[in-house]
Amino acid sequence: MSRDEMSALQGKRLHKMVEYVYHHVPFYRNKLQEMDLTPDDIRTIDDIVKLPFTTKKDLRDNYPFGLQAAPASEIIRIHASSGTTGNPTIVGYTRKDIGVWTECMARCLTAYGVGRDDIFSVSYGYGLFTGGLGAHNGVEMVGAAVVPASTGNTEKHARLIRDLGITGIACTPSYALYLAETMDQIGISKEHIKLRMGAFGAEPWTESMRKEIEERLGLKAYNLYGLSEVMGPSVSYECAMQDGSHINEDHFYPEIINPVTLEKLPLGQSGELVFTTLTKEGMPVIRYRTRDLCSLIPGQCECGRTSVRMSRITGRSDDMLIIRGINVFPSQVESVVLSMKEFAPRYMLIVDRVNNLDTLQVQVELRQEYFTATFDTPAAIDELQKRLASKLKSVLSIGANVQLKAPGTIERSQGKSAHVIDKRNQ
Ligand code: DLL
Repeated sequence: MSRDEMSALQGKRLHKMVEYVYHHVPFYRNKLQEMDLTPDDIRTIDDIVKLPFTTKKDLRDNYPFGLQAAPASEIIRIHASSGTTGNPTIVGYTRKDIGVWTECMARCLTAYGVGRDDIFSVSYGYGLFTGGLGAHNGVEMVGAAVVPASTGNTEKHARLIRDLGITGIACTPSYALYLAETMDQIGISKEHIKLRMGAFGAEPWTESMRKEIEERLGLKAYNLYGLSEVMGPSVSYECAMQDGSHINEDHFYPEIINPVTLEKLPLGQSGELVFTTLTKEGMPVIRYRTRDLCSLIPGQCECGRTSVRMSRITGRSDDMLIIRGINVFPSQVESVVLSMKEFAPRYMLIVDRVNNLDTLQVQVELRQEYFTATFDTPAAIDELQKRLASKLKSVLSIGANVQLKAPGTIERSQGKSAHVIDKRNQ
């Protein structure tokens, strides 16, 4: 499709989308009315700048179904993304949404060269997380044989890769390296396996990680990007040129804004990525602020696709961490620490990568009163440590190594990120 045809299609779809949410979601209607806008004011894609932004907080405040546009009877699947403190974000999909998602995922896989003769392992988590089922449907659509391996049980998975002659894999880049490590340990080398391509995403990764994954697993590694609020995996994908990721922009319209002034930035400039869903029925979003920082790449790709491309994600405009593919906010840890009377509101998250697996250590300071009363009672310390670890696990969905600290021993620092030391990027 030419750029002009694409813009015309996007404009038409945007108008319909705004009309749809205006009549089906009181939240959007109220916002538009406050700005004195009606759907008739949105005629072309350039009119999008008139529309208000939507944030993660809006989704949380409307938990669970406040932003759902389709009636409950039309929803056929519900996913949830881990949020900040409190409520997760609930995303309901209609049958048509699942169809669009599946097609978008199939486009990604086709660009990676996946076809009917492939055996493809989906090693993103299956469950509320969109990675597993999202990738799964796309693999079935292109006609490859899907192996729904999910995460965990890595030795068994490594043997299946060898024994079934699995040719493609989708997982987080850190899991790919962990898999390579496990293969080394059990004596499976890349000469024993047939993996030839992988779809990696759900967390930030670098060119050097790409090289390492390709070298150790003997495959070509492609980027796969997405987020639950917009759809799941398949919002954008790399083609063989690997010069940015093509956005499925007939369904997800991208903009880059300055995260402070909120003004829309010209093509090529770095800023915060914002998406508007153009066809979604279940839970559409209008100008959703992803908090992901990147740029849109001008010019046409040599692969022949005319869709706009985005650069790698270079960071976030909030404090979200992605640990083993799971979104973690320091505020979640804070809420747990504050809910236990034994602790002072002093904590530190130390994130590292050991043997290619992300690790999280949570250090927390004991309150003086509690410390004086129990510091020499190992059983009490042990019980408290376990109780905190279990509460953290249930809130974060990942295990943390808990370290209790004496009062006054956690280093105080001024300014941002005082609660996080991320050693993965050092
Ligand atoms: O991570 C969906 C997904 C699953 C994408 C599988 C790709 C593969 P969420 O859990 O909602 O959804 O997390 C979305 O993860 O805003 C980014 O910060 C980050 N992210 C996702 N893909 C990439 C990527 C899924 N390729 C958040 N590179 C997003 C960098 C990524 N960051």
